[in-house]
Amino acid sequence: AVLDARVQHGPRKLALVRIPASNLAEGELTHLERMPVDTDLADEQWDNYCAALVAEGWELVEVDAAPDLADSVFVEDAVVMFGDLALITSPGAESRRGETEAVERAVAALPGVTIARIEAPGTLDGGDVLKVGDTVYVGASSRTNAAGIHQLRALLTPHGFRVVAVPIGAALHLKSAVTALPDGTVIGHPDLIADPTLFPSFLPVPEVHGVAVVAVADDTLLMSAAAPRTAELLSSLGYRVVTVDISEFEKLEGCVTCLSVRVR
Ligand code: CIR
Repeated sequence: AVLDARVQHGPRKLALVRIPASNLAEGELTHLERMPVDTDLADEQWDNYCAALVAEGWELVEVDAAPDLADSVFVEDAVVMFGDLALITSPGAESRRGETEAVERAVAALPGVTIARIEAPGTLDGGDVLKVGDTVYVGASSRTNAAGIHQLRALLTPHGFRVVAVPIGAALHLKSAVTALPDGTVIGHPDLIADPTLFPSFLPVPEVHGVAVVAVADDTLLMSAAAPRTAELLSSLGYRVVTVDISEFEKLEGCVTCLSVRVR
């Protein structure tokens, strides 16, 4: 009962989500071969993903649906939160440029939020931004260009952040290669990240689908059901691990991190 009370009366945890588009199956692919996507199953997996966040005490804010924007469900790519600062991105894929407008509207409606934007010719996808304490790692990927990184650095340095750019080759985004545990340890798969020595504390995980974790609480990680050995490893480190099956989104190079934006 004490714990329940804490969940209900603690600080509000808000996360943005966006319902899958009708043409989800036509989403961009960079590294994977196109596989048939079961859109009914995708809808069900998205519902379960949302339910898992709610079960961990998150209140969901739905961005207006974009039925024609195939990759719009991957809402993390359109905005990055730095405290109360919402950075609206400039998606690197032409087909994704239309996603930011409704995302900006949704975050602008949240109390206390200030908006900043990455401007063309700069490009930056939210999936390339990993925050670890005061350090912001940014992937130099096929989606995020030098001008985008330059703007990010100019914006964040005055706020006391250290911006560290990481060359990305084998993965779509920085966060398809590495994410961070609540204690700041960066986890990643050796096949996907050329130089893990960039990170002060790096733990290799045994599965490619295991690199993406969302810290839904200080002691709880949300991750893909497709990485059971990684789940076991992280459980052995004292974390509570919640898994969700997101196979249909993984076929489109998405992962647990990109299906929501944890606002605060
Ligand atoms: C894309 O290629 O843009 C989408 N099919 C997948 C985006 C996944 N986003 C992410 O990992 N942050």
